[in-house]
Amino acid sequence: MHHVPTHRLARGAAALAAAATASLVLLTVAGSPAAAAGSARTDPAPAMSDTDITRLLDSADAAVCTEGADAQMRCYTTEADYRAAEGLSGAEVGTLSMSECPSGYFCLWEWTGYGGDRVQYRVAGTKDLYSYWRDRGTSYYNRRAAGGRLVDIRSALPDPNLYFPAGGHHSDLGKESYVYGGNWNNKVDRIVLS
Ligand SMILES: [Ca+2]
Repeated sequence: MHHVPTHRLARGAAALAAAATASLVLLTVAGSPAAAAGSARTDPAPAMSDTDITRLLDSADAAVCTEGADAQMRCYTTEADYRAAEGLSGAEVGTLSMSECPSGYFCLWEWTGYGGDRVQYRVAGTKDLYSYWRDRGTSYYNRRAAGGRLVDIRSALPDPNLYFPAGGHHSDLGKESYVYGGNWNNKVDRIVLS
């Protein structure tokens, strides 16, 4: 239970400083300050390196990490930054819901009810989650036309799978029973998209 809402409030000042650093990282990586500053962009930001993504995830609680059509990952510190950079219409401020998952994506959230930070994928294949995201997912929405499965990687036992259909969603993996006992909350390490 290392990631609850109060976590962010408790380190507000540090998070602010970290967010400033993270924004700088994004601008540096993008190499295009003018585009990032708000003018319309026709191409998505260049892909971020794993090092940059890890730094952002560890320092500033990146709100959204998203896979582009090029299968590269980009992370943003706020939902607004994400939607602006990807050319999506603005989301209602403060609204946390499954509708923030764009059509064509599989989305995984850290909290119940499609809340908190989100990581999302769109290209079929096997997605091993960043260490930050391992054992963190609590709700999901598969807004894709194909199904897939969630995987909990085990060292000495067969890896359990939780299959989901096209359009499938679950607001609380804590209510999904797990084959070795308990439930699926905070267990997902890998996502396989068909
Ligand atoms: Ca796990």
